[in-house]
Amino acid sequence: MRVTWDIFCRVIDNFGDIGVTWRLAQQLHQEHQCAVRLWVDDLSSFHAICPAVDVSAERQCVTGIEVYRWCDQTVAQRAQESADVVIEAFACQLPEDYIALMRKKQKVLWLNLEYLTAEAWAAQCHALPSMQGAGLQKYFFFPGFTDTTGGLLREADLLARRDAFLASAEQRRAFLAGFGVQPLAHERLISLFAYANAALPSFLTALSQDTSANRLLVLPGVMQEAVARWFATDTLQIGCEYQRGNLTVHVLPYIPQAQFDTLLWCCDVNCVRGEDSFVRAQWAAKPFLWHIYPQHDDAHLVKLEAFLALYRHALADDAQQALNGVWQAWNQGGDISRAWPAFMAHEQTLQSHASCWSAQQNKHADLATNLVHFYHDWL
Ligand code: TRH
Repeated sequence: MRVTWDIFCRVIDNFGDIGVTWRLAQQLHQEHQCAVRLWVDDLSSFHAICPAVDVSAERQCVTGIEVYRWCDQTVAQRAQESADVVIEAFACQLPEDYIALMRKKQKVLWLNLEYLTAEAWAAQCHALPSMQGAGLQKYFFFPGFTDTTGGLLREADLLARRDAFLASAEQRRAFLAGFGVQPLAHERLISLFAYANAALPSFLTALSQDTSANRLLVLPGVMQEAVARWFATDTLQIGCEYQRGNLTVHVLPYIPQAQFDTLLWCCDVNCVRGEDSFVRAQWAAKPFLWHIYPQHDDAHLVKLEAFLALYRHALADDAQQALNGVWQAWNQGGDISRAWPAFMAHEQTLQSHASCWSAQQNKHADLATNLVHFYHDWL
């Protein structure tokens, strides 16, 4: 009998919640032969990352995964019974009627999949249970960068696919040409996916005044409007090229998640954000700039520093300073025009470091495998 999994995802904003749960659902199904139902409250965000999703369907099968529109009133009736393992992603609240099904089934593993953080407390709280009443316990499952956490999402063949792709200049050329991007041999190719960021104008200025040529691929979102403002125009057209000094800009359409990695692999530097693209940039093994999801009380800056402390650890002091300088300025909306050239002065070092980091992270078990093992140990 296949183990059954119900994954619940509420799309709070942006694409990270569905981005993470969709990857997890696919991996559990494809690599661990689990029967997965994914309950999502916002199918339009899901459609953006996976065009095969029909936004009007209440229930559909997408690459072997049962996808349900999550509506509290109908979940229990549609589910009929609880799965063996229930994941509430990022503390989304399960409907009471579904919890009643879990009680009825008795042997159910209930997990809250938490947001990724490198802070030490995550490892301390990882896998801890909390009593929910009527005999049900909920376990907190923390992704992370060490063996004392739940690990990172990583498909079994991801790094081999990356390396095979990067070994073929033709594949890279063809992939980029599909978006009308034809970088010149000497140009630095940079992807840009970020939240609204006051540091952006100084970043664009630094790129345009650079002594070497830069080609910037701007992904959908507020960045496209901000880049348009820098070019003193209302909107930038997808597929068109804009130039100032040593900076050429391309505006990209929304890319299906299945191709998102490929884009990161093609670039020399990736600017990413949130959680999922942040992790994928690490698997892409290129120097990267993380725009962390901003929180009201600046809690994100603590989280940022916790990751930086881990990530920069093996770098020499000057490269550490360059990395800190650009990441702090980017995340605090500061002037990045001095920090960026300093960062790029260490480009080769940061490139080797990114490869080592990815290889080192690859030694840990991945999140889906850890979840499956956790279930078997719990049984
Ligand atoms: O969209 P995000 O800002 O999501 C965020 C974070 O997860 C954050 O932690 C959370 O609190 C907040 O949402 C609610 O960034 P993230 O996590 O990188 O997710 C983006 C997803 O979208 C990722 O799976 C990659 C995917 N994507 C595409 O598939 N194609 C694209 O063209 C782009 C730009 C993104």
